[in-house]
Amino acid sequence: EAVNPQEYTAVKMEVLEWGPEVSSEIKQAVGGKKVWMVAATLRPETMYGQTNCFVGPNLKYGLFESAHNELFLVTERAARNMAFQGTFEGESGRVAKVADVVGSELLGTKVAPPFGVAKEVYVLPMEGVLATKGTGVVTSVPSDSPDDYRTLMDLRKKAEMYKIKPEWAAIDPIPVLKTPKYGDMAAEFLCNELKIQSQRDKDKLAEAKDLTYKEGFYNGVMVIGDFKGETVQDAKPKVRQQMMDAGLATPYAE
Ligand code: A2H
Repeated sequence: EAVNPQEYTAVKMEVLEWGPEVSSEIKQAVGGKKVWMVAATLRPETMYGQTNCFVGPNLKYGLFESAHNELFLVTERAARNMAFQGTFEGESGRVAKVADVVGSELLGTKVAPPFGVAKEVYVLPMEGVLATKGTGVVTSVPSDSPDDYRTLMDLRKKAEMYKIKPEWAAIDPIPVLKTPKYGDMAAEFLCNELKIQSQRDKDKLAEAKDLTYKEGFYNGVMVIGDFKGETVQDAKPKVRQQMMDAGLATPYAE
């Protein structure tokens, strides 16, 4: 894996309002600075369909200086990588953390997903978020990601157990692309077809992920956005570039 670096798009979701568990220490450390929750994705063309932002409830995150008056909320590991990739202002490799934050504290935080049809979405917990991949922040696109779809349905069924308010999980999947095999809700289609019962159903989710990815990439056509009617293959780099030009995404490799 170290031999072939993965090229992600790091999408920047502005924090609009902190959730109920965010401490006054954190708010104080932030002051008036703009905070971005930054999610690594391989599917920038699907960002119109963001309905939530997932964090690992037990993962450790930090608030890191990215530019003069802005902070990135990511894992420390991701901040270190970014510091060497020219993502932050100032000296290469320099990481300045202003506060620590645990995923569970972020639940219910309201963020603005870049290019999203939904303009405000909430932070929710996802069990399988890896500390060793991406930024530890995962943007949720339940129309096209089986993991995201199944997690959203789990959360809706057991809101209390997951310590979330039902209204944080209220936005339904939004169609982004269509394919001959799976229509415009590939994740839901495959979760039903493969009878995937929970976000812990790892093997079946891996199969669903593989099927949605291939069908979307080779046969998908956009149904929304500036590249509506174009193939997913054509739209992918264009949406990515638009987001970067708008200052709402940055390249991230690992
Ligand atoms: B993808 P790969 Cl629509 N832990 O973005 C678990 N999963 C993570 C993660 C982490 N720390 N960081 C990123 N990811 C997810 C969109 C998407 C994604 C769609 C469809 C499929 C898909 C919306 N979620 O991923 O192991 C992110 O979810 C299918 C693989 O590096 C990221 O892209 O290949 C993807 O996993 C990166 O996984």
